[in-house]
Amino acid sequence: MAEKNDFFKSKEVQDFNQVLAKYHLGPLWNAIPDLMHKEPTPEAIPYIWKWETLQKVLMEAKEIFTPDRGGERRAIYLQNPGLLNRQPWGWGSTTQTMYAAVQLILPGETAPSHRHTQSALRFIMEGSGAYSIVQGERIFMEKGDFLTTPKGLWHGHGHLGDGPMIWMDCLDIPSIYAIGGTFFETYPERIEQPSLPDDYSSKRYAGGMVRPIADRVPKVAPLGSFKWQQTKNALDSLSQFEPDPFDGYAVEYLNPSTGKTANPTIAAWMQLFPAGFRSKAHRHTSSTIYHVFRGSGYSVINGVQFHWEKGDYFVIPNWAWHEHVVTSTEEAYLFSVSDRPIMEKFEVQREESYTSNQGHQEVTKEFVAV
Ligand code: GTQ
Ligand code: FE2
Repeated sequence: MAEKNDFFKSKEVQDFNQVLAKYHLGPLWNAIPDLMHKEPTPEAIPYIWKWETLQKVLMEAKEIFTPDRGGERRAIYLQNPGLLNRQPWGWGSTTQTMYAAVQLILPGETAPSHRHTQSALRFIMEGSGAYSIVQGERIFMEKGDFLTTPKGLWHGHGHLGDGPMIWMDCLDIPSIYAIGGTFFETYPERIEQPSLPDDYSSKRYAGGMVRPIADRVPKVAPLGSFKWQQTKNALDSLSQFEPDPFDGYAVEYLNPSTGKTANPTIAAWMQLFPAGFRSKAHRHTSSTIYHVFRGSGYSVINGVQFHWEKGDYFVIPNWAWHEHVVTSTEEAYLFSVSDRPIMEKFEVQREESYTSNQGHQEVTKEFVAV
């Protein structure tokens, strides 16, 4: 190896690299070790954002930014410290493929309607009375609901209730940026007016896994919101059986007309870990962003312990070993998003379980959040 490095650093090679660069050419023999490693070496790092901090900055943003003044959403995104040197303008993102944010809307405010080639989803953290209007359907949001807004659909937000309303956004912004596929349009009016009954799609699917026959034809988002009570029922009933050793009790949000993930590029799950649950460690190619909906505990990611509680967000980068432990006396519900559909489309999804030490990592240190 030393010999090889010496060769790459030799004057002869360095000079020749300069010659090539002049012609906008590059030597593969120099680049290949960085481009093709043995296994994924993600730029995103394991990280946690505490709810305490997120709540504080959202409350500060309330004073500084309004959708009326800025013409945009009051959203603050989770910037992974490992991804700060990216284009454009050193824009970070949460993982290499996904952007996640917390968004706050106040009573009486509207966030203008627009559409884009990025797919979006929302998970509702706090409040009630706000809606997202998607292709003419007002979807009222309640705590624990999951909303899907795949690419190309008009959407805006409004708030008819009292008190602040906060949710998580996740979009495939970095993926669409990377492939040069960005299109964005504003709606001709500030906000789209309803053309369908309120909560039309969730009312059509009140029974869960039975499908209105019109949806035998694949549709982009036949079900726009998945109500918390239905998701919770599914998990609570699943929990009478044996949990998956790695993922506990987990369900995935689907497009009922295709059976595929609700968003084409982002998978979304809700997981239930019973009190005292301790998963075994594994790793996979896909990266994950977790949001702690209820409960507390910790995850060990590549040997580092990350303590989490209600409202926190944390990142498990590609190919990072991870396992979860619940320390609360109540069960934990964790919402998560992952880029698994992208990995599967490119046929690079792989998974490996941790075999030594009875499937548990050695904890080397505890992560301290800023
Ligand atoms: O609410 O439509 O956090 O378009 C980022 C981009 C939210 C949204 C974000 C968006 C939205
Ligand atoms: Fe949007």
